[in-house]
Amino acid sequence: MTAMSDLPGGPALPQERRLVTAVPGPKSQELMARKQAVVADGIGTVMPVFVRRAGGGVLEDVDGNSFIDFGSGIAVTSVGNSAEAVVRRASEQLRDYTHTCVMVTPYEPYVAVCEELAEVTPGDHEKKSVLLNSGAEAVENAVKIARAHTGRQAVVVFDHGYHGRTNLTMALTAKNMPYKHGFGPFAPEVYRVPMAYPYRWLTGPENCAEEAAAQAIDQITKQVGADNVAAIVVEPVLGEGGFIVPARGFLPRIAQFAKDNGIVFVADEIQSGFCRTGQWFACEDEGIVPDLITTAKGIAGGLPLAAVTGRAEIMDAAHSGGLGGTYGGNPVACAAALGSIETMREQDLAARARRVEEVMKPRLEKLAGEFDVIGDVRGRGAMLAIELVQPGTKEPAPQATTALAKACHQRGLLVLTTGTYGNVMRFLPPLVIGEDLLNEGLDVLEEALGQL
Ligand code: PLZ
Repeated sequence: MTAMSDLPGGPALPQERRLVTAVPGPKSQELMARKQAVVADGIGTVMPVFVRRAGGGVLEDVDGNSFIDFGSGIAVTSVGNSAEAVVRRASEQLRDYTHTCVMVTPYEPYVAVCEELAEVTPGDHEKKSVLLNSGAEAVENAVKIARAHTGRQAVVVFDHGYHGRTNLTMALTAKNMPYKHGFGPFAPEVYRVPMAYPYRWLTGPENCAEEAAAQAIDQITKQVGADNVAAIVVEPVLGEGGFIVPARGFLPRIAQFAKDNGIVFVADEIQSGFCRTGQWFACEDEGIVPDLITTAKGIAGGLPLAAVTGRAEIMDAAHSGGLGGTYGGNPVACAAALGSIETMREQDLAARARRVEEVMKPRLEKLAGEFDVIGDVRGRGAMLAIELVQPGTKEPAPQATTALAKACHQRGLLVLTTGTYGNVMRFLPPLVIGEDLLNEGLDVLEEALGQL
């Protein structure tokens, strides 16, 4: 892997870890006091430093500290922050026009993004797309479209699933705290079934795919009735649930069940998509062609854009005027997406994600051998994680996870935690990160584990 400075259009930002103050430094602390006075407490903070610049594999704060970025703004800046093609195309667009509303007078960048989506998503059937502002909005629209197409109402989701914070997507999301607590009542006709979580499957990982699929299908047929189900919505690699890679064979069985019963199979690739797992989309790994796919995050290099893409005959089920929104598919966000997709293609970022796995996974596995607080190492491509447990058991260790994250932050490594039990540390570096920074980040993790 080339260092960031070798990349065409790489940012001028020094690609280094550098600590010049304590973390957080005085300027960040000052800003934090301002934030606390005027920003609602509901908006939490993972690492209490304020950013000044970011690019490649680093984030620089207002005090001059430079952090290795293992978070990418939650899997968004896969092409790096302010990537050259994203900035160039979005800037040109800003000069031409900022907004017309696609429902008032359409514009070419919207169509071009939908053409790209038809090209890069799995399957060679005829596809159409609708563009939205956020991942949650994409999932909501996928459900609307599936209901319009099937004339059915029920939606099936999985244990540990995450699909957003709006009312319908809160209902689709599994975890209560912090996403749902006190925010009900939730949308009806949502049914949750087991997920094939290999590390925590009671009879062991070998039986996990088959048993979980059998239980899920049994619950759908006996408790909901397959004929009532409009959509099955699943993340091919689960994000907020803990970077769970469903046991091999589980997803194909669920997809086949959906097909056999006229149910729209929706792959939520908002976190796992756009090269993150080493392929354009994670569901390609088991050859799954979803009926609909929801995307966001990595699609536009940091500008807010999301999409539902799928079989033309399903997408067209919603009547004219039935889908939309003022800003969905904003031209600047579309231009950024075209720049982001161009970068992924030109720099073969899927291959870069595979290389991230090659570098990181063996080292994480070695750490798991040395530190018995690490119960599991998993993930694909540049979507990797460790699950922390009480040594010698599978009892989740959320406090140790929080402490480890904090120790990394204080040493200049930005990491995020995740998981139903809050005990998973996830690694989501920008796909353009230099290999030296990847290794240095792992050195920091190792040191922090030693201090734990
Ligand atoms: N579906 C699979 O990962 C967003 C959430 C962070 P929005 N995940 C990050 C947080 O705490 O809010 C996500 C996802 C999957 C849907 C979404 C929702 O996407 O763009 O945040 O609405």
